[in-house]
Amino acid sequence: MKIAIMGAMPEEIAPILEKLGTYKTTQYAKNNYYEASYKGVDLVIAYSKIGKVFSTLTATTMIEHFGAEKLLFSGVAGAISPALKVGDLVVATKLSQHDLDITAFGHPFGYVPEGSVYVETDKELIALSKLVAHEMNKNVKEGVIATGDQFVANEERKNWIGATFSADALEMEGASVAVVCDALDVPFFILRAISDAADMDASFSFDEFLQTSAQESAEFVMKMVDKLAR
Ligand code: 3QA
Repeated sequence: MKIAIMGAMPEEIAPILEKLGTYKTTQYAKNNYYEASYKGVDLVIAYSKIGKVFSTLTATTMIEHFGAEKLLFSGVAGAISPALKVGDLVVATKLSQHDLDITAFGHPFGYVPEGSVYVETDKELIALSKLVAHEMNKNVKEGVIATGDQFVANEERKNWIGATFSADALEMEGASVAVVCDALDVPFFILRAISDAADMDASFSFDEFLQTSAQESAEFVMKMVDKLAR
């Protein structure tokens, strides 16, 4: 089995590469892809660079070029739900693009013809994550994640996204990865650890907690890989 593990930023996959130690680096489409064999499964790992376009390219490449059969995303996110604090883990049940807007034609936010407002993640991978959460004695929240090409550092925008999409957390890549995996029929899982509250202090909080939160997420995702390897 071949599993893709992706992040958006170098910091989001660094803990995973560190754990592997050795891997093969291949350049493709102006990005680096890292391949390794881990506990009997083949892994392809990459960070896409930030945003929906780069993450679409990377997810597609991992599936179509490298042959990934499952995709796990690991990274950080801004919290919308006040219940989510820095370092908390969120598993996406479904994702939406908060900046997709053809409402001028009477359509809801996040919708375009032949698409859907939400893309749901794989039920089996969510079930597996519950097992891992239990074993690690970690409190993992399931929730809706909203994605858009904006670093949100504004209470008003954050609350609008929360209200419009019933979203618990926001980031910049999950929903585009979801669209790719759904279209190509590849089970996928999106995990994020909170780095900030998408408010006026977001950039400072992000800079302070990117590494530790990315590490939290990466550790959890590798435990998922351990389970999938069996
Ligand atoms: C932000 C990263 C992008 O890949 C999305 C982090 C955490 N908090 C967020 C927020 N709004 C939107 N997304 C997020 N990731 C990239 S900008 C900083 C880049 O550093 C999730 C995320 N509030 C550049 C150094 O100059």
